[in-house]
Amino acid sequence: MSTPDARSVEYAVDCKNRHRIRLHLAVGVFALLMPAACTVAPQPKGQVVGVTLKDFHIDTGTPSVIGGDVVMQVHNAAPATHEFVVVRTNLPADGLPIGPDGLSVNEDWLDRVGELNEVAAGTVDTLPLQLAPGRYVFFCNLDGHYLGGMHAVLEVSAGG
Ligand SMILES: [Cu+2]
Repeated sequence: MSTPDARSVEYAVDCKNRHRIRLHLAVGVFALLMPAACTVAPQPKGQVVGVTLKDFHIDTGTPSVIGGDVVMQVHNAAPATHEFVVVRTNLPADGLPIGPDGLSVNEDWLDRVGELNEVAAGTVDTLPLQLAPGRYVFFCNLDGHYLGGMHAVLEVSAGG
């Protein structure tokens, strides 16, 4: 009277039914909310020059300032990260030397005064500078951005 229990239960776990959930939605919502982050941080002393970075353009709030302490207030209104480089030069804004990569300005050949490496989309960053009288060019030096039109001029005059 043996009733050997030969039942064997096998749970075949099928691992082929993995679902990958991709949250494309989150990225879109994030981009929409970013402009709300454009707030003004406490300022260092100096004349404030507002600059707006766009794809692919740089707007300056003023074409000229008097030499001395200047605070560059850089608002990246574009949907992408940009850079903000300041050089002192008499070259045309669209005539800066291009490096061997053919995509960016060769900053080593220029008198670089200051720079913000990365200005995230939708944020404001500040760059305090002491500007002697002269002519200055701003540009974004991420690959192709300068050639795409991201440059502007600021004239700095002697004080009265
Ligand atoms: Cu850029």
